Amino acid sequence: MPKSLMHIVKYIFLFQSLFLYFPAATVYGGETPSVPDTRVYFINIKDGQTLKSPFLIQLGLTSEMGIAPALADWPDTGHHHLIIDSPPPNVNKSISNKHVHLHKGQTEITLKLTTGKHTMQIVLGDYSHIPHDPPVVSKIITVNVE
Ligand SMILES: [Cu+2]
Repeated sequence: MPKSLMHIVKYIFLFQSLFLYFPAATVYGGETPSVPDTRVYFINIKDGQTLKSPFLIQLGLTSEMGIAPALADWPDTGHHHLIIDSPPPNVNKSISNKHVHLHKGQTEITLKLTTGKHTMQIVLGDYSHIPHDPPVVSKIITVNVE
């Protein structure tokens, strides 16, 4: 076997053993990396707030990352998703269309919700709607709609 090929084989073994010794961490999203310390948050709505439908929601993203429309595979970017009355999405999969995608890169949206309590969470997704690794998600807030 030529020496260069031996090297490649050695690296493949090394690479595989890394996977054996470092199994997946607890939370770990798609393949697009997020920038450390990035946060998404509700700008104008607080947990426990009472709102009159329809209402405007403004979504914030800290400056570590930027907003890009869906399908634009630009480094350190993503688009907002609003998860309403639903548990957090699977971070390894494309966020379903039953959730609200702000796929044009919007940072605010007007929502009409039925009277009563609703939970909301922001999840940043990459160009293909998959959460980043590690995922950038907000706290789940509850609002009371009149
Ligand atoms: Cu999306």
